[in-house]
Amino acid sequence: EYGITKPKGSKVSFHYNAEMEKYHFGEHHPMKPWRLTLTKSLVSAYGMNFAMDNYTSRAATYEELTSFHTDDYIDHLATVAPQPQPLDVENNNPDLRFNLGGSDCPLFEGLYNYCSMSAGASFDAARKICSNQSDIAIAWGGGLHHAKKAEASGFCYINDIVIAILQLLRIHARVLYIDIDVHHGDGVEEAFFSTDRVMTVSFHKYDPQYFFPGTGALEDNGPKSEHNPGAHHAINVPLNDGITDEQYSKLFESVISKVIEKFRPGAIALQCGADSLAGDRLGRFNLLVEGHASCVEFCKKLNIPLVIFGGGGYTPRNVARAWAYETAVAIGQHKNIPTQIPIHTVWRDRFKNESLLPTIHQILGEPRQNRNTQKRLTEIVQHVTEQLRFVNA
Ligand code: TV1
Ligand code: CA
Ligand code: ZN
Repeated sequence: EYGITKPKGSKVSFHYNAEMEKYHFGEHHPMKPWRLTLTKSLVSAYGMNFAMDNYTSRAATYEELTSFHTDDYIDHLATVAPQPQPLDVENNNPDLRFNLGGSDCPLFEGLYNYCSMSAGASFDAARKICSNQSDIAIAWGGGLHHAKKAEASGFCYINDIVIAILQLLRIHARVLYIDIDVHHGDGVEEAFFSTDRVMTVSFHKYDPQYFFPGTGALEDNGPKSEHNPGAHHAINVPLNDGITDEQYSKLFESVISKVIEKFRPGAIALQCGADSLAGDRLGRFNLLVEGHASCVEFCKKLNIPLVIFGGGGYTPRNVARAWAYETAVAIGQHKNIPTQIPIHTVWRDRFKNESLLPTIHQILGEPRQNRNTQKRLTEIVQHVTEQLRFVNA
């Protein structure tokens, strides 16, 4: 009004703590916290930090963790040890009660610290959105969407996303959760099953017998009881192997634009699991960095406050490519950064024998056969459209 205009572009904050990389799930476990170092190293080498507010995140407090999880579970998590534990009165290992200590969710040194660090970054990111200090807040160390109220699941111990969304709900009447990890975002979906203030949308590989966690069918849209306001507020987009950039980004845009129109969220929480990229050790899709990042671009263009989380991603160099490129999307610089990966990175030190000129786009690994027909994708959009007829915000 007085000639003072808002600076052009979005205000972006980056929430990171280098401590997280120190933890190891075990030698053969696919989850490598080290991919966060690789991502951060790329982001810094490209000079992106100059265009963001950078925060060293802290560990989430007990109160913050128990805003979603039970005291019982957090108390147990705080004391677990990698060594075998005394059995309980019924001669059971108490870890089993919380699904801890198996191969997916092993107990490792410093586990509680690792979990609370991940949640702390996501919590801080959400708070920056609540206080209007950021338009986009990035927490690559979060996105652990399988964790339940009182149970670990699928490499996830603490559901940092649910904790962050609970903060967003203090300010915003409605929050939209979007999940592009190759796995179904079951923990977040379940947490908000009975509220109409959060709509969850997950895109995932669906094969109930053979692909984790086996939930997330097209027809699963929240418990359909008459008194459940959360009915119809869970959207699932089940996909088959080999989906391409073109199919995925078209599907994403048509689903999300319809959701936005009906649900009118005040904030968006976007889980960017990078295991939906081609060549992922666990994933099955054929997405390239561009296709994956087109989802971030689309969300940014909506001009709705946005929290961005990490998630899965099991081919570390591909994860770092995608998350660094998506950081560039957030600051509006993805068209300007050089495609060749800068020399002074952990990357170049670590992968000296890699092809001479690694770029941010090229993806390691072989593409899979595409098993998604146009007919099925049309059916999915049709079903989503019908679900949204029940939603009124
Ligand atoms: C140790 C060592 C653990 C090697 C786990 C793949 C391993 C897997 C391992 C693995 C693996 C899963 C299941 C089977 C359920 C079990 C961060 C009946 C080569 C968000 C979690 C996937 C994905 C869990 C997490 C899945 C995320 N797949 N090698 N484990 N049981 N678990 O299928 O969504 O990305 O695979
Ligand atoms: Ca998903
Ligand atoms: Zn995943």
